[in-house]
Amino acid sequence: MHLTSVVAAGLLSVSTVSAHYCWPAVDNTADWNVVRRTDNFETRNPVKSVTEANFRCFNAAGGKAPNVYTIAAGNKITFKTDNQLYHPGVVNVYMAKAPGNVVDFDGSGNVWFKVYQITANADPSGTNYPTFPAEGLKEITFTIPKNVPSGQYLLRTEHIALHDAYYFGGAQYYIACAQINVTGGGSGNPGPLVAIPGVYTGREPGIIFDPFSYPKPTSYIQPGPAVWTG
Ligand SMILES: *[C@@H]1O[C@H](CO)[C@@H](O)[C@H](O)[C@H]1NC(C)=O
Ligand SMILES: [Cu+2]
Repeated sequence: MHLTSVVAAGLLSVSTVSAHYCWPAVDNTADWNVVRRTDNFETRNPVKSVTEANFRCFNAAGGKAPNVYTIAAGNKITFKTDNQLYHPGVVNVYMAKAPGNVVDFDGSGNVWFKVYQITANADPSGTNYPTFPAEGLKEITFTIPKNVPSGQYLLRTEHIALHDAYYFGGAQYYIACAQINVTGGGSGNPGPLVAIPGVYTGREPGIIFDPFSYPKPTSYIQPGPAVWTG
């Protein structure tokens, strides 16, 4: 009986979460080896509030990852989902330098700078609906800025799903943080620096946004600071 109910519960969870996604790995690492295991690793449900503690790394219960991934500045890194970015939305990736070992770093304070984004493209004439280049991606690939100082960082990815974002609190956030060790870096001064949570109020025009409105949206403003390119 016990075994049967476990199996049934497993089947149920698989069928109800198939559309959603976590970000468990970078490059060829094993799942949750260098990425802090997110609290939604079983449900794959999103964070819905930009002010809750889980908006930072979505791992209030999950804690630290066992390992740190070493990568050279100027190299490309791939952050992988376990499914695909199923919903229409946009991506932001932030980094924060740990004062010591990243495993012990909680990412608090004005320490985060943006290193990558995938925005939405609205048609200024209002003829066509916006397009979402991130939609359907299984992974994202971007460059660790060449001039970022060497050292240990949290690398935080965020997919903002906008399919139900026409009201305050409607956007969904799919978040994870990897522990990385940047080598061969430079003497850049990354910024602007923001706190997470704190970077968004949830009332930004790129967060309360209706992709399916009529008249159609004619612009899209990416939330958060400008990308620091080094
Ligand atoms: C970071 O990389 C340097 C250079 O390879 C290495 O000496 C150091 O042990 C690495 N640190 C971690 C935490 O992986
Ligand atoms: Cu959904």
